[in-house]
Amino acid sequence: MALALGAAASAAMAQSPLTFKFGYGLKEDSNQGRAARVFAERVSQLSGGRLKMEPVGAAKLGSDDAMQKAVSAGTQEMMVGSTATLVSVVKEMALWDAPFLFNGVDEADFLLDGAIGQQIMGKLPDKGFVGLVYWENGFRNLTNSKRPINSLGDLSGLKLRVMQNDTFIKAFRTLGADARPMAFAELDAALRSGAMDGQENPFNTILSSKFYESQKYLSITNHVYSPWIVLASKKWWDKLPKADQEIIQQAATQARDFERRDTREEADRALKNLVEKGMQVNVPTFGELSRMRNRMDHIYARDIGEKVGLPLLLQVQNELIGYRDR
Ligand code: TK8
Repeated sequence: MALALGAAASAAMAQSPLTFKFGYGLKEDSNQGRAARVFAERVSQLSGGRLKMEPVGAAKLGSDDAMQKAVSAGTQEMMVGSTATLVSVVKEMALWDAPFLFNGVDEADFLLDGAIGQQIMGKLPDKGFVGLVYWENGFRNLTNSKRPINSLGDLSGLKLRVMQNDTFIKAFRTLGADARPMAFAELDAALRSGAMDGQENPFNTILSSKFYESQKYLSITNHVYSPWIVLASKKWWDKLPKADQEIIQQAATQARDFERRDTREEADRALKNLVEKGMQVNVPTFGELSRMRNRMDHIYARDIGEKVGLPLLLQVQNELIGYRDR
């Protein structure tokens, strides 16, 4: 009897309207903003208008780290943000900080959507989160207002904003930069005032955040692939009827597929747009990139190995080798 009542009650709940927020950090006019709108549309369609997801962009709900705290505490329902800022809470997320891990976006999809991506997401519930899907932020490149970065020495002393993430701080300090952690929400002002000389982000973000207005030089390094991760508050999620969880999960997956397509199309065009906006673009030589890569090798083994565990790191290498050989 109790069981039957429970089922009836949850069926009734699944019928009632529900409004919730989905926070993100970039401008509304960005790949993140476009995908957030698609996500909200899909949630509405799949629920016949009963579930209303309200996307709130431009860090109006706070920077990634502030939103993370609110989501895990249960005062904010959902967000999308960088995995890099999550590492302080879920150390296994450090896997995605490994410099030069992927040779292309297909390899990223393969690992993120496969067993390893799921395994790492599986660490989230203990910390108050439910991970739904990974979106693409993309391969990161360097911009700055001082000089083209052609060789290792060019990074020396550069006040470089990095994400609030140990590996990024260590990696860029190892390369000689004066790397300083800062929330993305504060970055534009810091670049404009000269408090920071440079930053690193994918072409899409350099364009949508108008960093070309303060940054003359763009150096193509593709030094790391950054995922974004769509998170729900576990406290909130656990109270949702199963049917509603399924709708949101399905909409998140559809929005992910849209987001990756859209981001890749934009990235293909963005470099040309950035040149038109007046950025001076250079590519360090293969030799110089290799030197940077070699300098970062010990970070890979020590820092990331320590956080994610060597067995997982080896498994990742194995899966990538298998994928490349297929
Ligand atoms: C946006 C950030 C951004 C990230 C960063 O909130 O902080 O540089 O690349 O996309 O998550």
